[in-house]
Amino acid sequence: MNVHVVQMTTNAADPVRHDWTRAEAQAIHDLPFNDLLFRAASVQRRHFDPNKVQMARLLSIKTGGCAEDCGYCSQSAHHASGLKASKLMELERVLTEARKAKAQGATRYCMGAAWRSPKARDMDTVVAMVEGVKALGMETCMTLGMLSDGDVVKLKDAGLDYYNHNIDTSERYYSEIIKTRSFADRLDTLARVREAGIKVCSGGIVGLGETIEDRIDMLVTLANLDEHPESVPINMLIPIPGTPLENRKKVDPIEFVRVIALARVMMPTSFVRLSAGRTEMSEETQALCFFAGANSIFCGDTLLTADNPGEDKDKVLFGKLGIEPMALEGAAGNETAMDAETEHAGCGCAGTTSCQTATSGR
Ligand code: SAM
Ligand code: DTB
Ligand code: SF4
Repeated sequence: MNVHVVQMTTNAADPVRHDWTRAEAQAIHDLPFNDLLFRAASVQRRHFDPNKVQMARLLSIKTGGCAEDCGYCSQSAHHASGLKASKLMELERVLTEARKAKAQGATRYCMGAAWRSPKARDMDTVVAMVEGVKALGMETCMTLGMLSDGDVVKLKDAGLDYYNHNIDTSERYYSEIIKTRSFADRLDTLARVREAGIKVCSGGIVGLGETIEDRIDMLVTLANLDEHPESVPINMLIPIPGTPLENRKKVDPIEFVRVIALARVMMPTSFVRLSAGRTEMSEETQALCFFAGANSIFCGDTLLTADNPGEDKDKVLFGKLGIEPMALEGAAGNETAMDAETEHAGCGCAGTTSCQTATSGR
């Protein structure tokens, strides 16, 4: 796939707010669907090119045997999912996989470990993974569970760009899904990551059995953090046989799109990632998610342990939709969004391919 670029911009029409109320969020969520889509798509166009989608690739660097009891997860030692646990992967294998991902157009490499928190003895290897993947010219992301003050310093010094730590659902519903840690533990680690100067990736799951209010409260919590997470992954539950949530009711696709749209409106400059669950989504649902403001996906044929659509299917979908992979900010030869914004001051868009005044040929 060809790679094109766009960067996020600020725009006076969408001040970045941290004082959302549930009532305001609910009113947006409940808008007539067409009005909600129009609003979310308008926000997206003021900050991003609507026809570019960021490609992130996941790798499970330590699979299974996790001490936590997250009800949705194949990797918890508390559930009989049949997954074989493995040791921490060797550095060379991680780098080989990262090179392959880069060749397939991924710009961000996300490494996940099935840990409650990393052990001191593992940190040197993890640090070497961050340094090695960064040296390939990719953005790095890690998700390793809860972090101590010492861990965040080591990861920051290694040059880690992003840390993923999802709040998953509302504070009210959290204890129904996870009993081995609390919502407050999650927020503590997020605060430590932010304090250390590492960018935050935090989102959640739709389809755990939560109410619509839980979904809204989850997004209000994320949007009211001192700074918005730079990445907001929205996962659709992948029901894993052997987990307590294996028989959860399927999420209605229109309801799912509403969550994406609300995330876009409340966190206008964040990447909103259409994350787990795409194998079960129709092309039409994914297209609606992109229209509603999703501008990032996981590429490749596996997530951590579960299936993902894979390169061929995504190429077909992107081709039908006229979507292209987004390049890394600041890569040589790329026009910046600020340039585009100046060029398009009259029309108010960020210089999108669909804009009639576009002159830059993107
Ligand atoms: N152990 C780390 C942690 O929990 O932060 C990192 C890995 S964990 C698998 C990362 C995230 O993946 C979870 O927080 C959850 O949001 C998502 N996830 C895990 N299993 C899932 C499933 N079956 N369906 C959808 N999302 C899932
Ligand atoms: C996120 O929000 N979703 C990713 C990533 N962050 C770490 C993980 C999805 C996992 C899906 C289930 C699996 O592969 O086991
Ligand atoms: Fe462990 Fe993360 Fe899975 Fe929870 S979601 S069981 S912490 S790997």
